[in-house]
Amino acid sequence: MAKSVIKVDGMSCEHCVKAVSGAVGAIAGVSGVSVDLGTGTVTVDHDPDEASVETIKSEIEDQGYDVVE
Ligand SMILES: [Cu+2]
Repeated sequence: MAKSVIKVDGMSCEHCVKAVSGAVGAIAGVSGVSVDLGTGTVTVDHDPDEASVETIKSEIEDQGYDVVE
C-alpha cells in the first residue's frame, strides 16, 4: 500500500472535492482519497500494482483538472 500526494490545479469548491474524490475513489486499488483545497493536493492511499500514480493522475485530468508535475 502506498500513499501518494498529487498537486492539482483548478480545485476550488466542494463540487471539485466531490468530483475528484468520487472519481479517484472509484479506481480499483484505491482505498482512500482526501482532497485539501487549501494546499491544492489530493492524497491517495492505493495499491501501486493495481492503481498506479499515472492512472490516478489521468483520472483527475479526465475530470477537468490539471495535475501539476
Ligand atoms: Cu469546484
